[in-house]
Amino acid sequence: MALKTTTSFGTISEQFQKLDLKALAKQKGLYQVFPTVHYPPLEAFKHNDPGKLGDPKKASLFDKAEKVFDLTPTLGTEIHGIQLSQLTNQQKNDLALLAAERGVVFFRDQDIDVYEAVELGKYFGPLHVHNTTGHPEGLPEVISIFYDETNPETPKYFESRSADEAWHSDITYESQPAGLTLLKLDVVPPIGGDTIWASAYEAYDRLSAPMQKFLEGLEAVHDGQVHQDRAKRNGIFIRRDFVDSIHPVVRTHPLTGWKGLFVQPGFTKRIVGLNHKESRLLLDFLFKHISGGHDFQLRFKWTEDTVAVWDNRCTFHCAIFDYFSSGRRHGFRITPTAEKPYFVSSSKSRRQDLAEKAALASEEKK
Ligand SMILES: O=C(O)CCC(=O)C(=O)O
Ligand SMILES: [Fe+2]
Repeated sequence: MALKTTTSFGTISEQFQKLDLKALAKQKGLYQVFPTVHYPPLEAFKHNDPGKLGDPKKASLFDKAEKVFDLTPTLGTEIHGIQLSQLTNQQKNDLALLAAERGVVFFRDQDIDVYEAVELGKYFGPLHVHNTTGHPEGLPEVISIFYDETNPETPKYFESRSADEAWHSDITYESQPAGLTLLKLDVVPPIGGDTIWASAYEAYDRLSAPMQKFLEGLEAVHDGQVHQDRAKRNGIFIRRDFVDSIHPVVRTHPLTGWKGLFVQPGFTKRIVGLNHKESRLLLDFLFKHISGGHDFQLRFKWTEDTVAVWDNRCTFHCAIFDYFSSGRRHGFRITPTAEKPYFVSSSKSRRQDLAEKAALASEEKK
């Protein structure tokens, strides 16, 4: 940001000042910019996942934490007593592996600012710069989460829709979609504004064997139509052309090796090779399976300055827009990208792998 500041040494123009997004959100309200600039298409890259260097015991995190507890049997872990702004590289590696296993990891009372979060995010993969969403000045790789009463678009949009239509995994229309996502909420309404996550591993595991078999090897088309439509409705410039991508319907996670369902109502449009009605029927079933899958969901109550770190390769999530009359909600999201999704037919499901490991462990005890 360019500022004119007078000091005892004279005037400094072009001085860089850090933005305090929380203060801006509280005092100013909507502060994002929507620059009318063109971005080139994204380029393919080789993803080196730091979670490969993660310690199966996550000792660097768990031994330093005050408290660690799981929120549901299949996904979600909360860690107290660790600041994400202070992580060592081993702790980052362990976090990547933990998120791959548990889907989403929460850290409350975090002091990390948006600049530090950008640096942390880069460790996990090249940061996605969004095609349309507003961002803080000078930080195009940051998504401002800010849809409160001062933003006329969202309450109106949700008058005729419910949140379950918006289950998604981030930016799956890209050829190499998000791996981890970091989201800090620094302003939370007194009530409402929860987020729900669901495990894609368990969504797969709860399908019958014949259905699992049918889905494996199928591919689906993902597109960013919902973002394009929103941009058009609001007169927002599209900074990079949206692309469609074809991804496997069941995906193998590179760190755990587990199979997860990889379609969602947000961005998945059709299943390749099925006729129109078959594809529609099957996707509708799978979308209902996710949104109604209370056995593999967790609903998280935010407190101010909590950071969620989730792995988009094995989870879905859904923001709940029930708080417009209750108060303001603001945060920022950083979106490291990862490998092109793939399916390995010899990969195991989470349940299968855990059961085999448990059987092995009890054999060894004998
Ligand atoms: O606001 C939320 O709870 C989540 C929004 C979301 O989908 C995201 O940050 O990826
Ligand atoms: Fe999202």
